[in-house]
Amino acid sequence: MSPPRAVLVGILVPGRDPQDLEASLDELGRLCDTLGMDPVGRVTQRRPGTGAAILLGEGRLRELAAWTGGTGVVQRGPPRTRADRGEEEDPDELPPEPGAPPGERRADVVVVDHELSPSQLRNLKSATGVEVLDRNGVIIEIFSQRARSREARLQVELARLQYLAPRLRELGGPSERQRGGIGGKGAGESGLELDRRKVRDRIAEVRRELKAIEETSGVRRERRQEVRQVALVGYTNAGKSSLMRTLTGAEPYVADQLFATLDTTVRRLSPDVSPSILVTDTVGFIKDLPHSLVASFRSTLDAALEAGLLLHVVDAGDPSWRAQEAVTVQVLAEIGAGDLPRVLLFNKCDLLPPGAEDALLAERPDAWTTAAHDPARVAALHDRIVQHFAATDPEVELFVPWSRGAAMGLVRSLARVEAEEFLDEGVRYRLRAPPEVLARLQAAARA
Ligand SMILES: Nc1nc2c(ncn2[C@@H]2O[C@H](COP(=O)(O)OP(=O)(O)OP(=O)(O)O)[C@@H](O)[C@H]2O)c(=O)[nH]1
Ligand SMILES: [Mg+2]
Repeated sequence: MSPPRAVLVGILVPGRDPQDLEASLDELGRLCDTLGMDPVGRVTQRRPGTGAAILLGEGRLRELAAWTGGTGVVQRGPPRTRADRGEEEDPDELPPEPGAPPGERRADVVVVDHELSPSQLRNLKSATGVEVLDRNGVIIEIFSQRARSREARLQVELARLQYLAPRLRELGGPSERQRGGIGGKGAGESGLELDRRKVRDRIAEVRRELKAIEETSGVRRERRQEVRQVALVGYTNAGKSSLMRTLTGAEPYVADQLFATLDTTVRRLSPDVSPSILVTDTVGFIKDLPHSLVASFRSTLDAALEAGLLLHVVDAGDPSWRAQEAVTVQVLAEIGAGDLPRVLLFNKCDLLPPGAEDALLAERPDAWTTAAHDPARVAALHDRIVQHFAATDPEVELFVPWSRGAAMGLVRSLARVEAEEFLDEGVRYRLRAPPEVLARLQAAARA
């Protein structure tokens, strides 16, 4: 079966850069692709806002309907206002997108690049005669398909139910489909009520299950607290999992796809250092991430919240990296990770033209640069991470008597010796080590 074909719809509101709309539609196309749809065309329009009941003016609505084979007219819609007839359309109109649809390339789905209200969804469906999805709907569908761990699956289900609840009627809830043709309108209505109650009950149940999981993982987390941890965070497709793979030797799923990773994984930095440093790979962020997902992923990202260092991975080769960086910073703040020590890490530097890396560093002098595909560069990144943690260790003095040879061995292997002084009774070290290692060394020196 050929993949469903999608026609993308974008609105250019006043003050928005047309290039920004194009980039956003490109990204939406990649999201559709991830979901197994083939984005075949685009319909864009300049509009004063995205709130009109029918979203598009009359002409553009007909253009869209030509893609889908619909009537281009909203049936049983609310009374049409002047605005909905498109009479306020900007004289400075965007030209129609090239490649208007020949019959055989018809689209089976309309995908709108922002959030639609339930009534906008209904009206567009009526005028186009096909399924209508908005950006949030697409993202939530991807998450539903991809989530693997029990926790991630429950979180996605919760987001999905919250998204669905107000749209049950428009999306044709399960009962509508099941009862199609059997019940009259009245039966459909009570079916809808039934669905609403089922959804509400299920939301409550999922919340309870999530809470139970959270409580057990809370215990797990406490045990982990003394270790040093670095979390890879950033926009989707920036290369977090690729870095995870090279930094730890783990085999996470890497793909040139949006939202390849949905679960948090933790591995030991390799080659191992003492004490070990753990590396966490996390779900990627995207602009306009549905709030229900941000909220539900907060606990998945909890592991990142304990990290001593957030490596904010950015695709240095993506012209939109600044906007993507801003999205990540904003989501980090929303999940309560805004104040953690954070370093900007430009990845994919192997793809940059000569001189571009220096320009990035001139713009962001505190940033680090790397390329996940280049082992030498990842080795350098490994060292920087180790140094970062070493520098945050307190510097202390420790005296070890000559009779405590084992303690001297431990000092050598576990701590970083800054200076040593050989005395008659033993060695006085000036060293750096994390507090828990220090406690162990002090005990060994006394024993
Ligand atoms: N050339 C080049 N490609 C890279 C580099 N790092 C990652 N990639 C590619 O970028 C794509 C995305 O990589 P991932 O590691 O899956 O990205 P991610 O940040 O984990 O993405 P999500 O899990 O979707 O958030 C893959 O096709 C990688 O092969 C790099 O340093 N150089
Ligand atoms: Mg990933």
